[in-house]
Amino acid sequence: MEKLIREWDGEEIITRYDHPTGAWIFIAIHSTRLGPAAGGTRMKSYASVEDALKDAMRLSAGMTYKFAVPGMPFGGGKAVIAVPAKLDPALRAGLLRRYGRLIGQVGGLLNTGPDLGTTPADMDLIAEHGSPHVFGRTPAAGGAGASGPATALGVFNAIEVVCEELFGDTSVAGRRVLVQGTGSVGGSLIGLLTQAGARVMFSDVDEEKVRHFRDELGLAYIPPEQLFGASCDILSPCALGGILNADNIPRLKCEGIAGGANNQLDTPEDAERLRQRGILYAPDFVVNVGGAMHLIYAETLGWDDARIEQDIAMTVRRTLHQLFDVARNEGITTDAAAYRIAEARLATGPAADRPELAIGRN
Ligand code: PPY
Repeated sequence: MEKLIREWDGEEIITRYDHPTGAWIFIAIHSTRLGPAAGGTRMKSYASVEDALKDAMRLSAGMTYKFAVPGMPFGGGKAVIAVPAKLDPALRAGLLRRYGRLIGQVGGLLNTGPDLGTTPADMDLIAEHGSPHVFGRTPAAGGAGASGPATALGVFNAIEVVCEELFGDTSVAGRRVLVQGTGSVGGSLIGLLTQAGARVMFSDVDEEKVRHFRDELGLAYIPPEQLFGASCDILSPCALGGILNADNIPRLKCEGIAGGANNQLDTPEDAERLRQRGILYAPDFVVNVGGAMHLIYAETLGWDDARIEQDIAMTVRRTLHQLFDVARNEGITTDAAAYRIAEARLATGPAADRPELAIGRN
């Protein structure tokens, strides 16, 4: 763990051991170069405490680049609450409240919100002591609520841009899109794709979800073990990260990839593996920015849904076109192009075009 922290390129890690539950809390601040750090709180159990720390570090770096590509004035951070495999549900609220106190104590170092394993209702508990640094509370408590649908809207726009780049036509009508994971993002995305006339296929490990999407909605189901060999136009990973690797990339039968999951590539080299296979990869942190935009724009600027949706569509389309151009012109991977755009922004500093964005205004 010492080595991990020493060699990390981020700014700081705050660690808390929660005695009543045995949970480890890591707040990772990767960069405040462009503004106050923002990023969700992930709650899950990990194989080891070190894995939890690694996840927090990796996810917070992802947030830095997520904000940097479109030039949003925020820094990258993320928190992980690593809970024991069998956390007594009765202890959960207390844990969230103590975590909220910590968020309040570190006063604005991390502006957090929901992530995998946490919900708007959890944010309400965290906000009791963590306000105003908690996004995504329930609408009843004055928050912007779930961000899955907004993320899905960005993913949908990304899929259209990928289709345009691959097939010269932005429409998804008739395209075979395979959605991995039908949670809050994947489920909303399936709705948007179906409406637009795409031939939607899906994969999920949850029996109940399979029953719903296959048996009730009549969508084509691909069992998880066949996911990577399934023939489709676009693969859309909307479940856990790290799913594209040296083992499965050679087997992929898709032409493009655009999904909502964070950290889809197992290692940075996987971007080159995809490029060599001629598969167009839309970098995850560019594609899935819609969730963060929803939370921040609704809660700091008070924008209504229609305006936010318009801005998400525009931002995702603009940044993807820009980075596909860079990748094509420079002969580099789309991932490298995204990092190049982000690094350029990090080098010049925050954009002056959105000075009205400030956390804690309302
Ligand atoms: C993500 O997009 O992965 C997030 O973590 C979203 C987010 C953005 C800003 C505050 C809290 C969560």
